[in-house]
Amino acid sequence: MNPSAASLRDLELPGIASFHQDPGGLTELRVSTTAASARIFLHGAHVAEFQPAGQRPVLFMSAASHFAPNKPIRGGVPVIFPWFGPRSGHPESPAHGFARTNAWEVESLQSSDGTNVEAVLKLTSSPATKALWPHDFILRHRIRIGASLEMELEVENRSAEPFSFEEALHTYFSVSDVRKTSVTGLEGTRYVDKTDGMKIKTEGDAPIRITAETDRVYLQTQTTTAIDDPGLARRIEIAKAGSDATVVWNPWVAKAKAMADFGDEEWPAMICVETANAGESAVTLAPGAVHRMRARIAVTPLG
Ligand code: TA6
Repeated sequence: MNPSAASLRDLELPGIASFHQDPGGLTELRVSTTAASARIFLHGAHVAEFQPAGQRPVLFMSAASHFAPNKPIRGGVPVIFPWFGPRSGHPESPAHGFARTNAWEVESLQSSDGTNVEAVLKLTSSPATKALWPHDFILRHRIRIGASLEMELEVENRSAEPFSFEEALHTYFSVSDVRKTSVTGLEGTRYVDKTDGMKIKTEGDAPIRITAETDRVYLQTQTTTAIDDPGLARRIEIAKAGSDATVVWNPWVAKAKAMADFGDEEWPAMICVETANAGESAVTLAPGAVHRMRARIAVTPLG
């Protein structure tokens, strides 16, 4: 279960960061400074909202999302670990792993200047996780809220043997109309097209435009990507480190209808551009070793 808001009062930063108990039983951290506001659920170490001062919300959240201890949240930044998508050979395992539906604890909450806030949330392997995935680990999600949103997912192997994992910061971005946006930074990059029999294709030299269901895992790419949104006159830039894959996803009409926790008419309002290590870029970690994957999300005016 989530640590209760009441049990975390001593960690709060008066006037800047406080814990709240949601009706559904989840505990959330609310941050509000002159730079930005944000909401972070301990459930899944899930950044649900991020809004820099003077900007519209940067992250999409479905109006139909669950907010319950045993369900993923549909929007914001789901933390994906230790497998991406369906788990090959284990149809009974939860899609996208178990990190996003576990209760994380708060390791620290601090601000050095009253404007930038860092929360470190931690998930330690347990009998429940080891029943699904037989390895000892510690995950830390370092979340820095300021004019930009910085997230760092750290994996530490606490086992006596190496293990391999996939991971993603599965970020849902809010856009005015996905049909009028474009994504740059992946020109000429190979990708797995999950809407076309997992065929390997190569992106053209023009920005990506979304004209149908889109579900692509771009391979061996460390580039910074950007979402250009003329409707909101803004560019959302996603810089990354420690990540060799970028996923671009929009469910479009049919898949939107098929998701119970996603509104049938919500697909034009979002696009996922995900910072990941998946498929051929899965990470193998030696005993005692640590891997860090980082994403930095910043908004600038377009044009
Ligand atoms: O990242 C894209 C994707 O893998 C899609 O295939 C779609 O399944 C999406 O994730 C959402 O997955 P979820 O398990 O959250 O419904």
